[in-house]
Amino acid sequence: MNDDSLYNIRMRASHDGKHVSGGERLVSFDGIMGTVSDLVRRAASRIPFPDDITVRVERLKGTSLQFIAALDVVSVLVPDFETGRAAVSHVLQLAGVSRLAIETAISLMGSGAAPSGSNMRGAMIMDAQTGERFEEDQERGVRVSRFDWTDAARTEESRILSSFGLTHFRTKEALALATKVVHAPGVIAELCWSDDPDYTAGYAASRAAGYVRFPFLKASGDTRGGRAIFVERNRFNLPSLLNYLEKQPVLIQTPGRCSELPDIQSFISIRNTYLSRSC
Ligand code: WAQ
Ligand code: MG
Repeated sequence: MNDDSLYNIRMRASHDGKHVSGGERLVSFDGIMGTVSDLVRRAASRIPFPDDITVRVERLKGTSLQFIAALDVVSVLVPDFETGRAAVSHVLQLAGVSRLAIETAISLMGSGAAPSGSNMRGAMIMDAQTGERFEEDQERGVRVSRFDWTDAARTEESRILSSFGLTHFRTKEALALATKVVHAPGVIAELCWSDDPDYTAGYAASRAAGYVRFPFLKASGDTRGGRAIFVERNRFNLPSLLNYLEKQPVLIQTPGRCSELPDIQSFISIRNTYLSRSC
């Protein structure tokens, strides 16, 4: 059997009842088998081997597909997570997020943003001015879903990122997620760092700044991580935002550019030069 439908493939794996690996893809019929085995291989590479690996293949019916271009990646070097957090705060302020909201997000993500004190499974949705949260279920948050690269864009983006030493699948996945998020109605920026204790990198993203990546947004060994999606209160509507983030299929068909800067001062001065030229 063959058709033009898109298939959403989701994998999650757990060990001792704890989530240890996950992933999601959006593929055509011909991509199903290869993608299922890629995702199972990812889960099976975890040590210890997961107790449970679940893969779900879902055909998406009657939903129109949106195509967008990937954000440009700017990799800003920082020596440690304290410098990284100060730098990411600059990037978010330039995108229009208040210091109060940034500090609220950083402190929640650094201590466990779920009411139980653990990491959330999804993202916070936060007022970019006041830091007020809008998720209905603060343990879960919103899970951004149904986004992926086209095969050609994935290959080209992998090539571009590798030339900057960015070879981990997480980078491409996070870049695709952030690209979808900042194109959502009412969203002005996103902040993220991983909950994986060995993965210290994170980013802030906005449509204007792109995907601004830092090698350290937390200390090595720290099991805390999360995501905050900053929204403009007067431009956003919760049901339509949730519908877009959770349901709208989005394929990234154009890769972005990538550059590397030695520090956050370079980022700020390049941005100022650009702004003064464009006025
Ligand atoms: N939608 C919304 N939030 C999510 C999702 C999702 N699909 N998946 C994870 N989260 C939230 C949740 O709170 C996790 O605790 C947190 O994000 C981090 O998830 O090299 O690996 O999968 O440039 O650990 C960023 C830097 C890595 C990548 C992100 O996130 C790079 C990462 P993780
Ligand atoms: Mg994780």
